[in-house]
Amino acid sequence: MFMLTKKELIAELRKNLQEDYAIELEDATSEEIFFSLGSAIKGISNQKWQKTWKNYLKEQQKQVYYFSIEFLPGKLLKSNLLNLGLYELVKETLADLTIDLEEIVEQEKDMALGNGGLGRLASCFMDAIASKGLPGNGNGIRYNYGLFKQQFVDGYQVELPDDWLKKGNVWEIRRDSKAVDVHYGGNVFFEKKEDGHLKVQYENQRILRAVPYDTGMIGYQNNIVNTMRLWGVEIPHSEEGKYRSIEERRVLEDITAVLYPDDSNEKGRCIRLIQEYFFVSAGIQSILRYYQRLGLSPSLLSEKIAIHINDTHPALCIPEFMRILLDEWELSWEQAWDITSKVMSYTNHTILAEALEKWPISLMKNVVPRMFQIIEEIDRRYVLSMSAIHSDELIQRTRIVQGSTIHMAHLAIIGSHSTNGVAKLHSDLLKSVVLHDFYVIFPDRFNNKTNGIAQRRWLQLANEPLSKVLDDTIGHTWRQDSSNLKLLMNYQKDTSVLAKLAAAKQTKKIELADFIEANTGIIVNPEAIFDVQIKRLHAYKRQLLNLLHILKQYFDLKDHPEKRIHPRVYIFGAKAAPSYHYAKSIIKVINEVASLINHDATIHDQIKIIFLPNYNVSLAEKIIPAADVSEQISLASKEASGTSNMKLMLNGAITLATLDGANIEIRDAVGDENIVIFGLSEAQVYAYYENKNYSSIEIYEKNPMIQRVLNAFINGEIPNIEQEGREIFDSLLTYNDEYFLLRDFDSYCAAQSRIEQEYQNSTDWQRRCLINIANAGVFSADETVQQYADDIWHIEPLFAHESK
Ligand code: 26Q
Repeated sequence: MFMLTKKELIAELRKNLQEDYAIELEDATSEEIFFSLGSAIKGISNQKWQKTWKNYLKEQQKQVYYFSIEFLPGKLLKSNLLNLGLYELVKETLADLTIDLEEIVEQEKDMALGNGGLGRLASCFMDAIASKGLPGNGNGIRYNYGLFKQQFVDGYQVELPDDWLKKGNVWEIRRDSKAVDVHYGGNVFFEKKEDGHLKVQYENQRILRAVPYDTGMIGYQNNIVNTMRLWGVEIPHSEEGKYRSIEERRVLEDITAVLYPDDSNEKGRCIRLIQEYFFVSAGIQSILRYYQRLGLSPSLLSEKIAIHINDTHPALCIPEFMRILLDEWELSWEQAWDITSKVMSYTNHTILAEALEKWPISLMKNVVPRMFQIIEEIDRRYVLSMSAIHSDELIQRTRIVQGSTIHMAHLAIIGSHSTNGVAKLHSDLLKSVVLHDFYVIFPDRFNNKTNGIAQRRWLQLANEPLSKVLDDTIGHTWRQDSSNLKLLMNYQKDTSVLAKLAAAKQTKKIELADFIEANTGIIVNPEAIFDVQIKRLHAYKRQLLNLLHILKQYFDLKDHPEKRIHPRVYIFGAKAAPSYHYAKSIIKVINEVASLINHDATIHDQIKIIFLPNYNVSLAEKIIPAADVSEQISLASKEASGTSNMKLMLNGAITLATLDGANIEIRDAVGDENIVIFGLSEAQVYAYYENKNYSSIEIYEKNPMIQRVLNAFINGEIPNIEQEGREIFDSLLTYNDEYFLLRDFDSYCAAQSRIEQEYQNSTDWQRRCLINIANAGVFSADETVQQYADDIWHIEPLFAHESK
């Protein structure tokens, strides 16, 4: 363990403040202290980083490269301190100086280079890979602007730019010496060389410079620091004169300007493809450059390098890797292809057909013509090689190029050795429905890797009161080995432990209540049930179902003024993609229902609705520890896995869920009595599709409560939603309720009543919470990445072979 004394820390802090700001510690602002502390910490981790790197090189360790167009680390100060073993020391040292670490922590901007689950998963994996001592690196894009900041104006979502780099980023290192060129457009032709080989030539290409910014990914108290490499774009000096217009130059400079929200419209698509090729090409070039330093034969590539494709966004890894092996290393197609498919592996994150990535041939040809040629050749050889084995229909349905469209998932499956889903149900549905044709052809490539979360960030750091109860009850080992959370099962009947758990929850609820009051002006009762739904706003996630039940509960109270329920605070956090009109209407309607209900004195504050703006990693860290109920209510079969479900479970919330994604595995882990399940099963949903017999109107006509609730959207009972109310009403009735909200409504309301009832018996409720915490260990990202390492990447920790 690195030893640092308080005195040395203060000296370092003073030195940095003097050098960077010409200021005394006593006069420094929290922000100045944050940056100075950050660079002191970076200095310490850099030594370990350098050592780790040297060792990997010396040992010629097999490395995995995790390619993801999104990373969502949030703030890094606390987790870096924790992982370096410096958390307590820094906290105490600052406290001696009457500085509150929490206030310093707040100065850091969230690194929000992702939309939601997929990006956060990538960051949980980075933490876990380093903490397991595994040689693994991230590869992505350094967006100048992260996901937009969300504000509400008159209940509407308004998007503001997230200028996270304005004051600089303490954690990154720019490495000019590792910059590479990325080529776009132009014409490709072949020239015969003297030896008869064809050599690829290009004319009129545009060249961009990719500059890497590296951030150390610090392992949990194990001296390992891996690398997350994010690429920024620059125009090389040699190219300055070549741009025909300012416009053209602007487009290219903007390639790494902003992260695309998750349903970008047609207009932006060209830049999205340029982005994808940009970080793929830069990453692959830098990997192969590193490999050349090892001086090994190309045939050993797959023994030294694994490349993981996080969803299809980086699927161009496959043709780009082929390009270098073919055009630059001059391998034969057969050899290059054999190596490439052994190196690559792919994770699918969605079963929504509309979300599967496709590109028009014309665009691919224009933007990256050599990629198109290679994809076409992969496709041609695929069709040829399968024609002796499979039916023509099957081959045509699975080929990469179909009509004028390139199917990126097909490329990813055909060009890799492993395709995995992110929860058992999801992986089964990939095999049986979404990718069934591929499962017939490549049964051995399909596997499941249920998602996991960084339990140290989501429990130890986000929830100190609960961590302390755990430490006092079962010791510290759960921090390293989350399966030890199971030890808590021995205390199910220990009322003093249950009381301590309840007290920890109460502390976090009071903190959140204070935060809510400070940020929205609304006072909430910390004795109320805190009922939480936090995730991107999407129709399939059914935030609207939650709202329908709230309205029912509200009307019940209005109809029966004497009725008393356990007070409930419904907490929402959700961003809608800027161009997702329907999702934005739902936000507006939730906000209007909130102001109606929150200000209605006749219901005696029994219901409050709090929609916290700008949901992000830092806000999640405040909400999750305070949750009593975790809403995971997507239509069965639609949510690939979900990960907020795991974070909430780990913090002792009771899950209220459909049998979808990882909810099923949560139920298996805790047992039916410790989770509240409702709604259609995936099989029932598919039966409706099969029989085409879902009718929302029929349900509406037979169900007076549904009528009452839906009519409120169009009869003026909810003010200020004339348009949005009509739109939602029509989506549910005229357009037959795509996600079966009305079918699940009664069952959801019954489940909510169970929650209400069960909460009354607080000892029993606490026991259920305990069982949830105790069994959350299986969802640790440490576990998940170990499975990736063993089954897919075939990598080992540093020096593993020596200890064998
Ligand atoms: C596509 C085209 C153009 C621009 C953006 C995109 C885009 C961006 C992000 C498409 C999808 C995403 C993100 C998807 C995502 O977050 N999926 C979630 O992944 C989680 C981790 O596996 C799962 O837990 C969730 O169930 C899944 O919804």
